[in-house]
Amino acid sequence: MTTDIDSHAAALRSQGYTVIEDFLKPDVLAEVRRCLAPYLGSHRGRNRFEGTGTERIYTLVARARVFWDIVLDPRILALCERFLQPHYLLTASQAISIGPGEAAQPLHFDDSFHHLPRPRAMISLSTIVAVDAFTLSNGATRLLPASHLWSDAQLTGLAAAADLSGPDSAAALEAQCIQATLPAGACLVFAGTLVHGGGANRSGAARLAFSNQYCQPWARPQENFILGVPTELARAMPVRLQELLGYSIHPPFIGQLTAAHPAKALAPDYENRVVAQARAAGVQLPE
Ligand SMILES: O=C(O)CCC(=O)C(=O)O
Repeated sequence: MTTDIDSHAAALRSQGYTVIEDFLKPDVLAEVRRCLAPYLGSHRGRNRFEGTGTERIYTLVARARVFWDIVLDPRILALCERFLQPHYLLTASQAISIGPGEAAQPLHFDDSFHHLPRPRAMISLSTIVAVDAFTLSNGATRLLPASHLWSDAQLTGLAAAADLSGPDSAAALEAQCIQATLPAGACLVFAGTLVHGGGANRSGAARLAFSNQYCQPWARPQENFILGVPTELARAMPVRLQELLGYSIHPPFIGQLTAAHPAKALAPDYENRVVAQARAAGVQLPE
């Protein structure tokens, strides 16, 4: 079955979110589980936002090849192309396992890190893939439909909620949220401007998911993939994935590497250009 990108794009425009139900085939889902299993049990969140009862595994794209294909999924890239400028980047790639007893995550929107006034177009596009089915009791993501269109003034309740040390006083916003119950393997796609948060897990088992997020080519990505993904691994990746990680230029100059294309750094014989130029000029670099 082909995915109707137009319908998904229309839902993103009007509601701020859409669901691709048949996103991962069972064998891919099983591979995701297999690859995440060894990491689970050791990466608890550090605050209310990450969730102290939630495990997060960052830089997924460097952890298993299965995530390469998922980041490059043509349906997701087609949606990115509708909402982001050419040369858009991957900004986050992480697994989220909400443990039993975890409280609801404070409501937020993912591109709030870029402090630009709202209403505005999204700066990032988020995906959350349900590895376990999302239910009302195990922490299905809460969403505030159409909140991607809201202004800063309409989101004043969020400011208090975003103060992670303070009480969550976003009760009025909370009351308007729905929960995205999803079958395992489904993908929730939403605007970086959409208000949402992980749900409370009142079940007896963890809720495993992962989130890949993409951002405008001029925005600083959340994760520094150039440093986080070992160079030898980046070298083995498809060129399109390398580009998404930042081995690319947003013309004319954003992302340049000492006036060269950053992908040059992936050549096995690459030498840092400052070092090479200093040597050629007979200059000692600062120590
Ligand atoms: O796990 C979820 O359902 C949502 C997580 C989320 O929104 C986040 O960590 O930014």
